[in-house]
Amino acid sequence: MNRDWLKVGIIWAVLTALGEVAVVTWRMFPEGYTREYEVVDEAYILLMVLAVPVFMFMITMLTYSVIKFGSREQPTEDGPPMHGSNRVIVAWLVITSALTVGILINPGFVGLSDIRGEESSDMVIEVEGQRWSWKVTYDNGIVTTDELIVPVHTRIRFDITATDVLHSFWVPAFGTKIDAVPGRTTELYITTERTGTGEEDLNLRVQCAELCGLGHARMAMPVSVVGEAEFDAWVDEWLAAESAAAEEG
Ligand SMILES: [Cu+2]
Repeated sequence: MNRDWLKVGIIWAVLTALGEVAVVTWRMFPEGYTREYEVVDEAYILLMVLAVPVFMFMITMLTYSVIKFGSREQPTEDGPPMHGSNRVIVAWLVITSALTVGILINPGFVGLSDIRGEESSDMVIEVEGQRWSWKVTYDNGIVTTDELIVPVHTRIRFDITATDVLHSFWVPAFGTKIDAVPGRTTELYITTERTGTGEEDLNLRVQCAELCGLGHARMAMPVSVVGEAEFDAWVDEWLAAESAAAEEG
């Protein structure tokens, strides 16, 4: 029996080491553009790191038991009775409870308040979803429906609503999403950290993430995170074009 435990222990240790290396080195998800994305990403990796030993233990025990102790023929009588071990049960409960509480606190509560707790923001952008497009209104009056442009290194609050049915405001490269609800305003905070455009990176787009009808999949618009000077130039250009149009009209 002890030799079996030794073998199981060795196989488990090897599989766990391989699994942990895979989790830490293999990037499952694309690079993000916000600090919030990193918070979510780190929480995910932590959960994976904790899950690998448990998963490998179950797989090793199952496979080893089936191969070593499995009966080839139909059994003719019951196996010997088995007794639980109180020590194992207590240890199991204590360890898993401690881990659960730990995860609940950090990254749970700490991560959540990190993402949405801060009330401050450098910029407020209103977003309105309707079947099947997005309307973006900046605090300086600019309105766009074909793109969302934001400056880098800026904490932005999105005030999100919908005019008809439930939609969901999701920019994959930002790492967070929130429902767009008719008659209600939901808030989403992001802190942009690097620049990029929707043309280079498909994940930089506002994508509706709540099935809202025929055009749902196409309810998307590109997002650009640009340098602050470039953003200011875009704002000036937009406002100049608008006042020129107003003079003409
Ligand atoms: Cu939608």
